[in-house]
Amino acid sequence: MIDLYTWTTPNGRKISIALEELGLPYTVHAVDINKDDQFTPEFLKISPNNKIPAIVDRDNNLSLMESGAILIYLADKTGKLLPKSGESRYRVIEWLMWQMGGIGPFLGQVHHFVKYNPGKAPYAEERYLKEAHRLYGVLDRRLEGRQFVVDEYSIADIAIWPWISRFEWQTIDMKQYPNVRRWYEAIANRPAVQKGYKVPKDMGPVPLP
Ligand SMILES: N[C@@H](CCC(=O)N[C@@H](CS)C(=O)NCC(=O)O)C(=O)O
Repeated sequence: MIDLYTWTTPNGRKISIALEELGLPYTVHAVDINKDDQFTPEFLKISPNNKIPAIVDRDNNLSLMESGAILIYLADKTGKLLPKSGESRYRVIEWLMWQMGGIGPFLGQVHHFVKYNPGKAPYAEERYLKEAHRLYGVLDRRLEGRQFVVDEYSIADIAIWPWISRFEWQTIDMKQYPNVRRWYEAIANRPAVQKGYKVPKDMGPVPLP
C-alpha cells in the first residue's frame, strides 16, 4: 500500500497516473498547496522541500519526494514502465530528466507569468513562452515516427503528459505540433490516465485540443 500526498497539479498527477497504470493500491492524502498544507511539520518530515508529490511505501516505510525519483521507484518496484537494463532504460531516464529540468520548470513559469500575471512582466512572458515553444518543438521532433517518447509507453510519457495537458494555459496551439497532439490524445484516452487525472479531486474533464 502506498500513501500518496498530492494536489491537482501536473507534478501530482504524474504519480496518481503512474499508480493507476501500475495497478498499485494507494491512499490519497490531499495537500492543499493554496492553503499552505505543504508547510505542516508532519508533511515536511516526508517532503523536506515542502512540495507535492510525495509518497510513503507502507511495505517498507520508505518516504520519497521529487516526482522523478518517485516514478523510478514505483517502476522498479513493479518491474513495469521502465526497462530493467540496456539503452532503453537510459533513454527513458534521459527523457524523464528532460521533463524534470525543462518542461516542468519552464512551463511552470509560463503558468505563473502568462496565465496568472499577464502584463506584469512582458520580458518574462516572452522569455518563457519562447522556451515553451522550443520545448514543444523538441518533443514534436522526438515523436516524429514514434508512438511514445521511448519505444514503449513509460514513466517518461507519464512525466511529460500532465504538463502538456495545460496547453491552454500555455496558449499553445496544438496544430503547430501535430506529433505532440497525436501522442497527447492517445495517452489522454487511457483509462488509467483518465482516473489518475482526477486525483485528489475532480477538476473537470481532461482538456482536449
Ligand atoms: N521537482 C519537484 C517539483 C514539485 C513542485 O513544484 N510541486 C508544487 C506543485 S506542482 C508544489 O508543491 N508547490 C508548493 C510550494 O512551492 O510551496 C517534483 O517534480 O516533484
